[in-house]
Amino acid sequence: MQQPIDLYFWPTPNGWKISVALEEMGLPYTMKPVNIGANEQFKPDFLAISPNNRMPAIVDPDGPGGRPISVFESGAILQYLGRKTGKFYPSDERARITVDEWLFWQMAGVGPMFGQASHFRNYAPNLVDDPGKIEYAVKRYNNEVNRLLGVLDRRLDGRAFVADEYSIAEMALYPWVKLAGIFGQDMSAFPLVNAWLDRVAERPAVQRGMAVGAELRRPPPSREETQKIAQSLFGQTAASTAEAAKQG
Ligand SMILES: N[C@@H](CCC(=O)N[C@@H](CS)C(=O)NCC(=O)O)C(=O)O
Repeated sequence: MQQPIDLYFWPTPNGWKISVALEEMGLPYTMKPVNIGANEQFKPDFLAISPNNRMPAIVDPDGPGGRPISVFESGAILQYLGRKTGKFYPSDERARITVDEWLFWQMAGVGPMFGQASHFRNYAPNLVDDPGKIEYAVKRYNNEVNRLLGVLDRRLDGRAFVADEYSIAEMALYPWVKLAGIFGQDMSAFPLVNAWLDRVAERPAVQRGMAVGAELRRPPPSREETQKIAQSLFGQTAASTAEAAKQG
């Protein structure tokens, strides 16, 4: 019988990808909070699993060969869980490539670009004194998010999901695309994306996965606290992360 998988998690879009996947696949799991606002991602035990000091990560006690395995990077985790369960990740090579295309499109395009759009909108004004530079960055990333939403809208023309069937690609995309409206995008321009968001949101496992860690989300911190968290999250360099890991 499958023993519970440890899910190293904080309630953000990258974390929700994996809580949704575990719920969809019916795998038992124990959520282990990693408070990224309190530098818990630098604890030695966590870095041993996730050397990039980012959550999510998992430890599956029933890994390949019946031995434990740890996995970091949400895309690698989704593929691992899909292969392990044979669910939401087709074994037919052509169908799998389509899922991979849209999964990597999320990992390399949607995640990083939406992340930067959110960064310059929500955090950078506290950090940088040159509004001209900020304006450029806000526009650059908002345009890119807008372009990506356009790609998704066209992809969904005549299809219910990005691949042939609901898959791990949706699990990667949904938590980010859901936030596009609050990143300042006019979502009325993307009717097929809105219908797809509704279709995914209806799934009970998605609702359960998105609710994981709700108790960890606090009221928005004060400006000073936001600035402190932003400095620790967004001022990271090789030297500062090595120092944080030492203090872990
Ligand atoms: N490419 C990584 C990105 C993960 C990521 O950016 N996680 C953020 C939260 S959404 C994090 O753990 N940040 C901690 C830090 O910046 O130190 C993945 O998809 O797993």
